[in-house]
Amino acid sequence: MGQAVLILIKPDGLKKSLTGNILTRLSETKLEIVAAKMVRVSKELAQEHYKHLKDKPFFGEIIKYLQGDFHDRKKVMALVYWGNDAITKCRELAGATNPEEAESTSIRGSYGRITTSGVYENVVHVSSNVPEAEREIKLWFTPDEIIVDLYATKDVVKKELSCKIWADK
Ligand code: IDP
Ligand code: MG
Repeated sequence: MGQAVLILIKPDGLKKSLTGNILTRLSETKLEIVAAKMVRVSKELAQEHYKHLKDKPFFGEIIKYLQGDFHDRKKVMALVYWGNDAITKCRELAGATNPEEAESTSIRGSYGRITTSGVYENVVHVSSNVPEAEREIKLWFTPDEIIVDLYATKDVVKKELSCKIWADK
């Protein structure tokens, strides 16, 4: 059955110019990319994303890490991959959370590191299971940003919504 999974190329992956390598590795899965964008991560978004880890001693550090504070790259690349066993396939390619324990051929094993202050800089985020993937995809993307219908949507009329448009349009 088709599954969706959220992938984030974290600020260390962008700083190390690994976007191409990571996307090439992920293309081995033959999964389909159904959404992609660059995101400037707010503290609120990072805290919501990692809320299940809020009691961990490293919580503050991973919030700063995801926001790009350690890499002067205040952005991440967010993608949704879709297809058979998407979560297992992508997590296998990513490798273990601790880059020192990750298979040396995996993305994290190849490019990750542990900082002197103990943060696992492991280049990518991959959702762990189906409910987590749904929660995360709904957190990072709106329905209009995904080119297939993954989850139920509803139509609402938004009044007096202010947004930016191109100045010459
Ligand atoms: P995952 O990214 O493999 O799903 P999680 O347990 O969800 O792992 O942890 C989220 C992120 O927090 C990890 O990707 C890693 O960057 C960081 N992290 C997790 N455990 C530790 C730890 O024990 N020390 C330092 N950083 C950690
Ligand atoms: Mg996780």
